[in-house]
Amino acid sequence: MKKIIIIAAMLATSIAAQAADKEFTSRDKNNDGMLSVKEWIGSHKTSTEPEWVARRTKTHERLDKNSDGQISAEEWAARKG
Ligand SMILES: [Ca+2]
Ligand SMILES: [Ca+2]
Repeated sequence: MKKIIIIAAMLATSIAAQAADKEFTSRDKNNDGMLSVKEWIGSHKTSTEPEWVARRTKTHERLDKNSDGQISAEEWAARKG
């Protein structure tokens, strides 16, 4: 019985991981389950370049289907579809 519970827990975890994958969670710096424009642009060397910022802002707008300024896990998962 214990084994079944462990397997069920593992399955639930993998489903959650599918909704918000590694890239998503690593970008979500404040762990609120959403990617803001700032989180999407990131904080690396090129992140202050206007060209990068403009490009990333555009992608963010495209992925942000409901235009609330945040990319949700659902919007992230739907990005390929
Ligand atoms: Ca966030
Ligand atoms: Ca959104």
